[in-house]
Amino acid sequence: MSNQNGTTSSDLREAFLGVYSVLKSELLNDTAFEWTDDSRQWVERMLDYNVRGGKLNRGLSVIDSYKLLKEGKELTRDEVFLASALGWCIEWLQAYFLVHDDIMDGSHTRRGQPCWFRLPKVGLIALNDGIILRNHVARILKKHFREKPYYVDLIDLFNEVEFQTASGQMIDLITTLEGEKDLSKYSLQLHRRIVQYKTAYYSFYLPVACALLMAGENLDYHVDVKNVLIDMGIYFQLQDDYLDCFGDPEKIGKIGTDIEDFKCSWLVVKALEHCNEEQKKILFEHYGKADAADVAKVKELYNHIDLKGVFADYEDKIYERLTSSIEAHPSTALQAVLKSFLGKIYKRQK
Ligand code: GPP
Ligand code: MG
Ligand code: MG
Ligand code: MG
Repeated sequence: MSNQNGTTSSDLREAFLGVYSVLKSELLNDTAFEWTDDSRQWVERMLDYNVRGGKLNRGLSVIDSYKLLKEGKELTRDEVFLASALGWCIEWLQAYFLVHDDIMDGSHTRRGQPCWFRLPKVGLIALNDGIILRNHVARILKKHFREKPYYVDLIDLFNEVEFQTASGQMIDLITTLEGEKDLSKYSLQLHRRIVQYKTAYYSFYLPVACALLMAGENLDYHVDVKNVLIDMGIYFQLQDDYLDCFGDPEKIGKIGTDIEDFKCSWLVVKALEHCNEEQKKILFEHYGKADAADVAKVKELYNHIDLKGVFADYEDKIYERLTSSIEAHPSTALQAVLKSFLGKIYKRQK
């Protein structure tokens, strides 16, 4: 796994992937439950379908960040395993969010395959599978971290972040009720609040916070790192909103539903800003309808007012702003962590 020049990131990826099988096998033999062949097979299939197959960015970030925090010092096998296990906890948490989110958003595909609840034999059993996935996080933490001095902080971190995400998901959903009454209520400020909570904490802050805890740090002393990560998470969800409409479904692995779902997406907020009165009427008439013809009208309007161009300019500005806040950070190790995150998402197509 390691050599004299240090562990390369492809070695770490390999090690990370290997840890999945170990965790899965432990979960399938969890002695707190009396397994049958059927139940074991169900969970195994559910895990392989929902936990693997994503980009694994969040999970890999824990081990990448931990290595950068150690400033290039060779990681022990134990450290690689533990950082990977924490990374997988985030992937498990995300699988739970996505299984539930796809039901709530009425989505059809995810990661290039039908959403789990769309499978004929699954349906609403997917709700319980989501609960199982969330419980697996606690079981992995208990098995591998119970004796660590930072165990309580880890549990607390996962709980806090889950609460923030569920609260963000709540406002993502209830805002559409307001939008249906009056679309002009959608604003950048409202959008920012939604995406900060539903995406930024679990996708960006959580991986680095896990690495910091493992490195023995106190999270209270890293509020500035947290703030940069939250800003990056907001940028990431803004890209998600953009790709929902303009992304290639082959690359992003999902078909967008934001227009149909009346979502307070960055695109509709920007459209409201750039439309003349005539165009606003079109938007008000066709936004939030399930019919493909209505969706096409909205997309046509987005193209008319050149939202792609608006997005490209915005993306460049955000990139510059984030780069300067990263460079203002006193620790070079943390600068490297943040830069590596930004590099992974800048101008992403998937
Ligand atoms: C992403 O929103 C937000 C989540 C996945 C958080 C869900 C939280 C729960 C508590 C269930 P999105 O709907 O834009 O994501 P996607 O475009 O991937 O469906
Ligand atoms: Mg959603
Ligand atoms: Mg969704
Ligand atoms: Mg989306």
